[in-house]
Amino acid sequence: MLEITGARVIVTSPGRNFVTLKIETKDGLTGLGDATLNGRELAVASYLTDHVIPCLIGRDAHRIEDIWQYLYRGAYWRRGPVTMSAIAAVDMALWDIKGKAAGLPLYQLLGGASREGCMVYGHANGTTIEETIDNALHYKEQGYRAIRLQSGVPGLASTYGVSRDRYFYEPADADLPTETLWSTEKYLRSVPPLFEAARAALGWDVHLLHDVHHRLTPIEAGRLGRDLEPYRPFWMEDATPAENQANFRLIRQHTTTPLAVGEVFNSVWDCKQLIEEQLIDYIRATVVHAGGITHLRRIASFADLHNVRTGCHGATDLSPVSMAAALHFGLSIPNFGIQEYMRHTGKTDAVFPHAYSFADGLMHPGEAPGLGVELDEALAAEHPYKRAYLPVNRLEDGTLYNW
Ligand code: KDG
Ligand code: MG
Repeated sequence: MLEITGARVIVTSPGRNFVTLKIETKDGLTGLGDATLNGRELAVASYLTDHVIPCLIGRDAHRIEDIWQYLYRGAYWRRGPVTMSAIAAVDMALWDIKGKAAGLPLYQLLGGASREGCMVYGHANGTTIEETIDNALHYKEQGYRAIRLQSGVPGLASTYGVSRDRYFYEPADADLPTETLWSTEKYLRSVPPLFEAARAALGWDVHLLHDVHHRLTPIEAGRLGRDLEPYRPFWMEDATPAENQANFRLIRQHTTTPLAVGEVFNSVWDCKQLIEEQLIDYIRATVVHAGGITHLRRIASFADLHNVRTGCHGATDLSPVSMAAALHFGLSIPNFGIQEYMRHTGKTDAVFPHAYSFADGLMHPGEAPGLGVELDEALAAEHPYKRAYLPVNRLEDGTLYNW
């Protein structure tokens, strides 16, 4: 019995908001879990503090599966981003504790390394194709084997995914949501020339990715996928909203460009049909938003049966605790595909010192017991919560459109 004696939520904003759960045990071992839900952070903080933590005290930290079931089945209200992020934080923290108790890095408890490291993709962007290619060349020089390309759309004032800062990119940047304008026609014209220029400048030995951010209908996505086929993209991401999983059948009928989706998914039920019918190639669900390592393992195992590989979300709103969990997980599973790596700022990394590292296009979680991430609470306290939102998106006639 490894008794849970305390648990606390720490909210900090070293450049952006993070919600972290810290669980303490009787023998002094502690574990960290990420509970950050971009733009809705305090809802998860309250869910944990007011509703979950009281149920944890006195339980055996070793009983990870039982605690997961208790919080999921026992809650009556299943699924949803707030619930599943809260459960994820508990789950991550308990795996962290188990690793520390065993004196082993988490990936060893998950079956050991299945590869030398996790291939990651970096974010190249720019307001013009030239700027984006320039940025992509920079990533290639740093050893990246895979690069996401997002470029400004001619005729639109701003484009989501294209940052002001070339190197660090923080989309949740306003006290109230800013509003941007979208034109599908202008966008669809802009992507094939970007990929054509990228292949000419970067060659064929680097994987190229693109994120649509849910802004196309299935038939438009089918057309974009087909237009990109000559440039052999690694994937086209979030081509259309996926509440209706059957939508992806239409995209599949029209293109062989590999499809990735799922950064907003919370449970295996969000992707059951997508996986079963092999409508996607990469599932982007994450440790933090899909119920922790315990649940993501189930999703990945199910995906493996259907030739779907993982491509976990790894934007800056996933804290270094999540990044570490993703790397331990990715290193160990058989059907790892790729991991997103958007890089945290030095300010964030100082609050969350960590054992993971990047070299030669791959990341490794390191050999520290558990997750290998600490939280400097004194430094965290110097960065109080600051409300921040992602932008919203309207069509040029003012219609509110897909995120
Ligand atoms: O919270 C939302 C961001 O993480 C998201 O917009 C980033 O789409 C994204 C990505 O692929 O990283
Ligand atoms: Mg995305």
